[in-house]
Amino acid sequence: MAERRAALLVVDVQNDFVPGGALPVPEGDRVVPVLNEYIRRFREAGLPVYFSRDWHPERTRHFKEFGGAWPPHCVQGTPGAEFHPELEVPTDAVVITKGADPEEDAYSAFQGRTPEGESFAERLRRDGVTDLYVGGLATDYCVRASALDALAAGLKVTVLVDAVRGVDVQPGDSERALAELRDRGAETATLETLQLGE
Ligand code: VGL
Ligand code: ZN
Repeated sequence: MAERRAALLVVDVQNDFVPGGALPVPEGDRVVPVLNEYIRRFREAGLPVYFSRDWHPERTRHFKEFGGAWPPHCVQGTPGAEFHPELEVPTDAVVITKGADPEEDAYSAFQGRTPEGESFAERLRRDGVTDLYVGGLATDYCVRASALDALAAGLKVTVLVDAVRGVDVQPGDSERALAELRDRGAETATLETLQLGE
């Protein structure tokens, strides 16, 4: 009778991923007030909240000019890499940094590390997390990859479908990502249906 513990992962809500940024996700800014409400609920329940960030060097195989798929975005230390100014990131937040290796895309938060150098998986284990709730940007890339890795790690995964938006390079990519996640066993929830602590 293992005890369960929920946690929230807020994926890549950074300036470059909202309209006006270098790699804008359509309506990316709309997730901010919704995620702020989730953040409040998890914190009120005493549950961990993690924030991943995309954090690339100037030269990386992730960027078009060096053979990758994307325009330069979320370059370390630039305003575009900062969290959205309205995202309520607590001062003691655990930030998971990924994408710093110039050889990898690192879409998944599970490829990231805490400031202490712990992997995200290690940190979750140490915090006793069994159920991971995931929202943020982008549905079809970093949310998808993070949720798939969480499932592969044996966590119960719930995608917060009112708090995600996708890039949709191909129309329907985000819908397909959500369908794939459901097929692999992820649940979905919204602010209206979320039940913490049952
Ligand atoms: C992302 C494309 C490139 C994401 C990051 O955060 O979903 N997408 N880098
Ligand atoms: Zn990136």
